[in-house]
Amino acid sequence: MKTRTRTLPRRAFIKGLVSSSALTLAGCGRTEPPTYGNLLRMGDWLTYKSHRLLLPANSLAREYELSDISPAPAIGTTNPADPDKGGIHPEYAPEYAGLLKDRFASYGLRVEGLVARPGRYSLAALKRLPSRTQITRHSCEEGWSAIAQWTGVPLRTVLEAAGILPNARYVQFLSFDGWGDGIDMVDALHPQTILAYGMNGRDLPVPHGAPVRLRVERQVGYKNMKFIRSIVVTENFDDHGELGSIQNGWAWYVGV
Ligand SMILES: Nc1nc2c(c(=O)[nH]1)N[C@H]1C(S)=C(S)[C@@H](COP(=O)(O)O)O[C@H]1N2
Ligand SMILES: [Mo]
Repeated sequence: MKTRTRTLPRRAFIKGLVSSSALTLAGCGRTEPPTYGNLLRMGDWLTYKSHRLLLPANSLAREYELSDISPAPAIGTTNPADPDKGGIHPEYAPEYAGLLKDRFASYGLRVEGLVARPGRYSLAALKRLPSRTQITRHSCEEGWSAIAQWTGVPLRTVLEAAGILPNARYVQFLSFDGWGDGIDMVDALHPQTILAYGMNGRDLPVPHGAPVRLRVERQVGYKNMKFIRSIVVTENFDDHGELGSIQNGWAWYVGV
């Protein structure tokens, strides 16, 4: 999470003015707008709301052929145990170093919050659940894109195994490099939203987020959280404060 494109405040403000009238016209839905209580971010709300209003919840991102797979750079943190490669968290960095040593045998994905059966899923347990493989394009906000094949378990399958409680509205992800982010239930339950443990037919390589990363195919690159340590289902929107991308000037919702 180093060089980040910032939203121009002035543009956001103008968009904000436009969207506040759109808000009055459209009326408020059940989902809170991700404005983070900040008028400057109303432009984000407009993008989010129009996608949610105009696009069918389960419309699929384009999928490609094996022959379309391209080289993919590893961006941002590439090893949460290594301070030179983004590993800065005082507690998680040594924890991740331990996982590297036993090749993720002791990994347990924590699933917590508004679920009937909170718990930890080993990599083997995740691999026993039904999997999905998809070849998709990753579009980074920094202007590059790459096509790769991803294999993993649909997030929906894991959430349903844990038992989604009726008031659940958001799913938060916390990573070994100390980053936090979230998505709404529409994206969380989308068929192409997977917890990927495989890339291009092999185990997910460390620089690309081993052992488990998110693929949320209808959003921009940085929403695809690598090195997931835990998942927390919540009722309320959480901007993750300094751990979140909003602090870097990034929008919470960026559909592609
Ligand atoms: N935990 C974590 N997830 C992350 C990042 C990061 O630095 N840390 N970088 C994000 C960004 S900006 C992009 S473009 C993609 C890059 O994924 P890749 O390294 O597999 O290409 O991961 C995203 N997920
Ligand atoms: Mo990115």
